[in-house]
Amino acid sequence: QSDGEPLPDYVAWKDAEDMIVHSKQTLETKRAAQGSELITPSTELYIRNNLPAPPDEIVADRDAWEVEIDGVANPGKMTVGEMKTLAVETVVCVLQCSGNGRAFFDHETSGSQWSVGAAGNVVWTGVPVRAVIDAMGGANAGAVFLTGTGGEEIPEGLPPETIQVERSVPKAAMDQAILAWEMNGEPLPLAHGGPLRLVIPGYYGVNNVKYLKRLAMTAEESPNKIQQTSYRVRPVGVKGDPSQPSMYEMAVKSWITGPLMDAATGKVQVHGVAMGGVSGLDKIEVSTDGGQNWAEAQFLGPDLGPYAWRPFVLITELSEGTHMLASRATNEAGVTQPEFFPPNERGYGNNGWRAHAVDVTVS
Ligand code: MSS
Repeated sequence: QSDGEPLPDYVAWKDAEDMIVHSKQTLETKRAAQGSELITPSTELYIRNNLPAPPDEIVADRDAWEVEIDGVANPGKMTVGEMKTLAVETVVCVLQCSGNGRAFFDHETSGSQWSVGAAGNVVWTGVPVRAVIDAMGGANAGAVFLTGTGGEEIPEGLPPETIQVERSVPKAAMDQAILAWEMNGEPLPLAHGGPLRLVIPGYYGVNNVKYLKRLAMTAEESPNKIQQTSYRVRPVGVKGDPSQPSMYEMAVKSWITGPLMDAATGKVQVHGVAMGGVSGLDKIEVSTDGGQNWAEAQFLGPDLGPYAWRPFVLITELSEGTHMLASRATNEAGVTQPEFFPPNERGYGNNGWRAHAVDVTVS
């Protein structure tokens, strides 16, 4: 990880001050930048690419972008322009990498050492997946998964299954899934999947396939590595296999975004963000003594739905010394963020409140 490094060319339009550049393919939003933001500006949103992003030309004529629709009564191609005539919907949801929080595990993990910044709250506009499937005559009998394929060029000589980004999610996720052409009120930037991206609200980042070139109702999960053995939660030291849980639905989670290092004695605003996973938020609590005592904090701004995050604040008094500030969210399903999340081979899914706490020195 290198702080203050120049941004890679394809995301040179982002705000360098707010980003941590892990590599050309992985950029994280700084914790302080998340602050109490209701929506993450695209200039701050993290980037995670498994393969180099496609060339700019694919967004030259956005409406002409074609998607192959398969596993339906009348398979065929549909352009973004045609999709725009079917139906349109807006959804706000958290986009979060499966490995967000990986850096907080005690064991060694391979993969980007994300802390809290491989996540953002984004406004997506596009066509409901259901409308597209209906327009093609409906899903084939026996379809169990919704499978999306990314439009990256596969490097020559490599079998596509080993590297192509293709993910399958249970077809029930279709209820909330959309094919998005707009992000935060602007044409979807190429770096975030333009011209068209599959968005599965409530599901981890990897399922939100960028530059979508094929959408299929399938009886089986994708045979690709990214589905079969990657993004599988298993104990440390164990290899990935299809019997292990896939990184699908996100869990209830929150973290402090300020103050992060020091504060002056007296009244202070403690800020953070909280998400319910696949259900809305019920409450958010903050501790200033490492989890011995908790006080209910206040959500800030409107509730943008079950898949969105909510900023929160607690005004409290801090005495001189070092304080461990922690937050703990509870969702409407009654699930509370745990103190610890079990270590696992790839460091996925960390939502333990203790690992996400910050030590602040008050003087
Ligand atoms: N898609 C595609 N096509 N490619 C790639 O690489 N990645 C994933 C998703 N999608 C990809 C896709 C991941 S893995 C993530 S997180 C996300 O995406 C991110 O996003 P942005 O926009 O932020 O970059 Mo982990 O779970």
